[in-house]
Amino acid sequence: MFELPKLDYSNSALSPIMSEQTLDLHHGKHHQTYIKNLNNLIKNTEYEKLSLEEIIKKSSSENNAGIFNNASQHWNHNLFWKCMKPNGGGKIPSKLENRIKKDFGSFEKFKEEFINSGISQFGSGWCWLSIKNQKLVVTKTPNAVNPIIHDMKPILGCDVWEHSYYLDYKNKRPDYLKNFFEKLINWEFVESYL
Ligand code: MN3
Repeated sequence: MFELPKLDYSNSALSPIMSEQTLDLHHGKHHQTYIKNLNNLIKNTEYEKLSLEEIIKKSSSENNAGIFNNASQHWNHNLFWKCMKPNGGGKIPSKLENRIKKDFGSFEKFKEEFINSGISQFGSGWCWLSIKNQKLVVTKTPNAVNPIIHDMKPILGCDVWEHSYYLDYKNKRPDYLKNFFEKLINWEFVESYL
């Protein structure tokens, strides 16, 4: 049985960048619902004994949309919560900064690419920084899709479903992405994957 992970910060700790009300609903209701659905769907099936990543890959290859969407959203949100911290953003650690400069040309170029990928994801989805073939890449995915099914290892993910920003930013997804990037990202956590 999968369980809702506790956050490393209180639900009010990211306010006003991400409000307590948003976290109450997003973590306490949306994420919890994916887990409840996943547990119900895999019960008494061959999926029951697999790890979360194995469930994502198997359900993707079998086109089992119900299990895939809920399993992948569970994984995606687990990463998303870890990618944020109170008073985040700011100066990035040098090892990560050097890798970003190497693979994107400059930190500013990477920032622009990451934010633009989130803005240009039509409808619900995610934007990501992942490792693919030893290289850092920025991608976006629709709905629940996780880059691990495309042989990438995500190390930073931003939820661009409306439930992630609508209470705080209304229709202004670009403002949400900019604030997420500049004030919430836990760069030490992201760097820990290198
Ligand atoms: Mn979400």
